Amino acid sequence: MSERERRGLSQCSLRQLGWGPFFQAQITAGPLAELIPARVIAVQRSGLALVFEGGRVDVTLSGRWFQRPPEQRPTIGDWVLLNRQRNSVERLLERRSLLKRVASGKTRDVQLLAANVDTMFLVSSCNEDFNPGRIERYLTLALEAGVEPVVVLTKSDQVADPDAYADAVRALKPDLEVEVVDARELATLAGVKAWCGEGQTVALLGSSGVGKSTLVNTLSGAQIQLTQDIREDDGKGRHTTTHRSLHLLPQGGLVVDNPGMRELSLTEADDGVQALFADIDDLGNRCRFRNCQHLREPGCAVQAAIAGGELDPRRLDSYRKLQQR
Ligand SMILES: Nc1nc2c(ncn2[C@@H]2O[C@H](COP(=O)(O)OP(=O)(O)OP(=O)(O)O)[C@@H](O)[C@H]2O)c(=O)[nH]1
Ligand SMILES: [Mg+2]
Ligand SMILES: [Zn+2]
Repeated sequence: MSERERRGLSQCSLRQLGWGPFFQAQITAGPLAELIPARVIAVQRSGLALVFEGGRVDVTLSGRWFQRPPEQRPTIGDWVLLNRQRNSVERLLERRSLLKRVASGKTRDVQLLAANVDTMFLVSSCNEDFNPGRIERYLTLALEAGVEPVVVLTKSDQVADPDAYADAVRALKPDLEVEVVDARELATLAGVKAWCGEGQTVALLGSSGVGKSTLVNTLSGAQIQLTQDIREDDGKGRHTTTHRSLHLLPQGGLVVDNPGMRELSLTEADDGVQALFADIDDLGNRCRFRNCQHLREPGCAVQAAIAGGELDPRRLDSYRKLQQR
């Protein structure tokens, strides 16, 4: 993080840092009143970088935090109560939202991606990376977390018909917000900026090389994040960003840049699946048989909707895949 950014963040009011009534209500009178609210802007091995009204500090987490399950330890975007005298984190405030996933690898641990996020930018480029199935999994993750998803399609300058990609995304879910951009060009980011108002927190998620850090830089008007070209042979990114960080934009929003994800597995995402496929569930209620598999059963309302062109058969496929996880 640059000196300029550091200074910017430590001059913010609580409101500008994303504070609000939901958190205020958790601070009761009594001993807690001496502690000050601070927001986590970076997580290091055993410590945190925090900002609070009028300052910035790095603190070490005491051992007791590591006896807790990962979900109960502070992650990026969290609000904590800081004891300024001892520079210790005394409490983790309840989260308004939490983006998480099952980590890749054998252990399948839950990995926290960002807390207290208003909007998730699901960044995908209009090239080899574009994959509606993957976008659908990210949408489920956002719905499960209670975070509004916005699909940001980058590298629109590299394809002849970027709107075709936007249409393919809207086919997944008709009311989905989609922004088509050249992440290097501020002029194309007016729609994106609308989600980054004062006190709003946006998390950028997506594969490596799609332009997440480029977006942060263009929105910031400065090269605060390192970016790197993608590999020529397979179009894949180089995993340039290696740790999460929270940045303050000149217009007031806060963005969390994340490392590119290799794969996306979901955690306890069934609620998200339900919400994403509510229309299919509704149709299913109208099938003749209670336990209709929507294959070739007589009186199947789902197949009828497909035959009538009201339901994209691809959505039924995705629904099945997600149910069989
Ligand atoms: N033409 C074009 N190039 C872009 C666009 N967005 C990003 N790039 C380029 O794509 C490459 C990768 O961009 P990054 O911002 O590093 O990608 P990232 O998503 O942060 O990747 P990781 O940090 O590895 O997850 C860089 O060379 C960018 O200049 C775009 O909209 N158009
Ligand atoms: Mg990056
Ligand atoms: Zn059916």
